[in-house]
Amino acid sequence: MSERFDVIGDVHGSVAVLEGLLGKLGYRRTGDGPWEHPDRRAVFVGDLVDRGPGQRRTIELVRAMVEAGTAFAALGNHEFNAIGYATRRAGGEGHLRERNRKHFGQHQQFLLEYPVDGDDHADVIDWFRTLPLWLELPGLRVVHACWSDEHIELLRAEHDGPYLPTGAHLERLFTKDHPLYEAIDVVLKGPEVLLPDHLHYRDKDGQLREKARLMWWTVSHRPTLRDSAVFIPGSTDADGNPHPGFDDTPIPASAVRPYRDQVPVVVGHYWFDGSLRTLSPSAVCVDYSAVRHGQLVAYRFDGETSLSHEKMIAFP
Ligand SMILES: [Mn+2]
Repeated sequence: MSERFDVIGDVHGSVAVLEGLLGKLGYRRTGDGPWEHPDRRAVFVGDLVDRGPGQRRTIELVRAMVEAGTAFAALGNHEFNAIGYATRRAGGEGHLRERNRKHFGQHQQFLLEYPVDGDDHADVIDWFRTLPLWLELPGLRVVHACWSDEHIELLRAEHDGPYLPTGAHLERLFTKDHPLYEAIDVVLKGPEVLLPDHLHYRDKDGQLREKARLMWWTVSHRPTLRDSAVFIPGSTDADGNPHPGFDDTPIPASAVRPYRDQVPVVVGHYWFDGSLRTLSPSAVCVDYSAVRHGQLVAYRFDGETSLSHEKMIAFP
């Protein structure tokens, strides 16, 4: 019989919701011990940190489960960024992720609970470094944003496995225009496509965006922005007016890497809301914006080869 997994979406410090979801899924804890289930294991898709109020409690809960073998956890882009923020460049000039105002803003909830010069900041960053970039479980793949064979093989060949390299090798993952930079970007944030000028938009933080996310899980024969790029409802145009939405501008075929494999893949990252749904019979996203809407989602996997929205569980 195949193993059973509950793949849990981006927690982002929402520890009370995480405890509620684990309880609903039948996980229990004895005293101060780790949460566990008699015949299932939890799998975290990454992005445990930033944004929410329970950074430390979330990390302690998940880390205890991983160390006890009752859960697995993959690396999210927020943990990756935290590593870069904490790590000096080899030349000693600054850090892999620049400590500017924008990056501080995205990371401040974490830094509030783990001050950068505090004793346990280095310890938690070292733990992040042990998290794999993807998980290959029996009958199931888990990765933070996108399973792209091309980019996964690039990262795997470089480091002989799913883990982050160290030193100068790690620095290349933070170096724009390096092939490994694009590879880590696709795996942890998903592939994007450049938009024509008239379709640039401002996101929820008011930042002007020149790229849109591609729906790598299902792309049509002749993909266009309208059918294969992710439009974020409520975004505005460059001038702050309501955005008209994407049009039928064709997407270059080379930009699209559809997931055609039969092995189901679970991702997080995409900040969905609304009703629970799969992306395709072999892909599902379990990120429903826990920290914004308060709903954390898990996919209950029992070895099936075709995924179903009926196996998605939300709390509350
Ligand atoms: Mn993410």
